[in-house]
Amino acid sequence: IRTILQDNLQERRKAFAVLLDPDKVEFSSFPFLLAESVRHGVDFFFVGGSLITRYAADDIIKAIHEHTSIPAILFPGNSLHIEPSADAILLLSLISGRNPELLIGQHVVAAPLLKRSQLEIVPTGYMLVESGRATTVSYISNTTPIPHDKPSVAACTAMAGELLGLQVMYLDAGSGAQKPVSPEMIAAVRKAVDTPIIVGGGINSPFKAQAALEAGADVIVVGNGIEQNPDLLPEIAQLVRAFNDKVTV
Ligand code: 1GP
Repeated sequence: IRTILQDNLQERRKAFAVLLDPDKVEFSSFPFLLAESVRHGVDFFFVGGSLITRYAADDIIKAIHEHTSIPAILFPGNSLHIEPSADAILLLSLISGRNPELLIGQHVVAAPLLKRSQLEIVPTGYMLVESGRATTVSYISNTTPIPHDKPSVAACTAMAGELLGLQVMYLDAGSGAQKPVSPEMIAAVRKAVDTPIIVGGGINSPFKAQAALEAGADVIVVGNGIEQNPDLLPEIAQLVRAFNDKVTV
């Protein structure tokens, strides 16, 4: 996954990840969502969330593997959310916060399990950005997100993450965010680091996806928006494809 992301970055290709929150996946319509994802060329599934009440991640991963060849990447909220049957895990260090549990504590607990698993580990600098209202992740993580209008704070945080060896940066306004991460902030982080940048949270229209891609996001993540409006999946997939076609012309 890391290689795919790095190669994409070098070729200036963009990728589209669909977030599957185990609490929200509708099993009746899930086969359709998987088929649509294959048909429209979704690059990754992110599986997880900060609070999971229904332990369905393994069923979701099994279905992904059965019906698609799209990688299932864990997006865990804590060390209980590790499913060895996934393809990879974003090993998130919440570098925008000052909660030691989410910077290193959970990682210590998870390390022996991760070492034993076949999961590809993607060391990720996870940055929460203030989004207009309290999101589940800001509450559960007990951290203060980076202010929406402080791109330089995000840039310095990403720089520090890169210097510490983190290989991917994830700018997240949180699921269902009122305001997505601003293009100014994405551009500032893009200028500051050489790692791939994942951007998510509140991207619920092609217009917002386009703005994130143009500002320098390498991967855009959409969850809530597709749950609300399934047509968004083909629309954003098409946008990402058009973006990539333009680059290769
Ligand atoms: C949240 O980045 C993801 O962690 C996606 O957010 O559900 O708002 O698309 P949405």
